[in-house]
Amino acid sequence: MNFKVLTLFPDMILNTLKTSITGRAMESGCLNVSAYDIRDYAFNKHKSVDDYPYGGGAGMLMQAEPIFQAYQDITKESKEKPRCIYLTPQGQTFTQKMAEEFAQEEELVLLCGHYEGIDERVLEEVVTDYVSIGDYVLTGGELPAMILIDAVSRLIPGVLHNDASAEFESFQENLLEYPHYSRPEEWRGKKVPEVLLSGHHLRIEEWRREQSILRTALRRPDLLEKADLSEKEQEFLGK
Ligand code: 6GU
Repeated sequence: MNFKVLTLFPDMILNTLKTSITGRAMESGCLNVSAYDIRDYAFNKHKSVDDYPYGGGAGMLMQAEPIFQAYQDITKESKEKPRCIYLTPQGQTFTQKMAEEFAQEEELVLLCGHYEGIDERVLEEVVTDYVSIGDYVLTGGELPAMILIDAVSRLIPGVLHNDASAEFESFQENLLEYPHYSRPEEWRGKKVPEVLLSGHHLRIEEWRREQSILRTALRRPDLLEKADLSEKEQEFLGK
């Protein structure tokens, strides 16, 4: 998987993703992240990439031409025109389902905006997907781009060493995960639930499923509406 990030802050992307699991995946070769500095494609001698908005208003806009030049340069060797995701609070809210869809692509271009936004004309020309990470406003698209890369990367074969860990987890079935416990068996007077020590795999499975459902009902009732529950489970919830 190949991510190409267009940004004014390439170091922010590379320094962050080089740590931990994404860093290891990059070293092993199953993940590739390149960050390109839009400023390198500025066309004036001051290397400026922003200007005032026509019609007035607060703040500056990123100009069309440097972004277009950068986009053309980084995609000139692409077989097919890759999807180009613009990270913006005006986009579709990012979900696990979208992460799964993006994980099918061989190459993705991510465009990070700054200032008050980007000249609409270059967006029309290069962007295929508008993606937001939630209903709040950030200073730029770099953190959202890294969140998208992280969520997509862990779905790529070889990135997580434990195959099962991407299998059952929150959101897969619109249920939150059950609670986890490790040693010691008792911590500050709190005991690990008896069933987990029983070695009875079927009962453990049942307990975990029940905990997932209860936890989802309590913390994310909106998700539970979309979960696939048996009649018995719906009864158990009093539905
Ligand atoms: Cl993708 N960008 C910015 N600047 N703010 C956001 C966002 C994206 N998603 C939520 N807030």
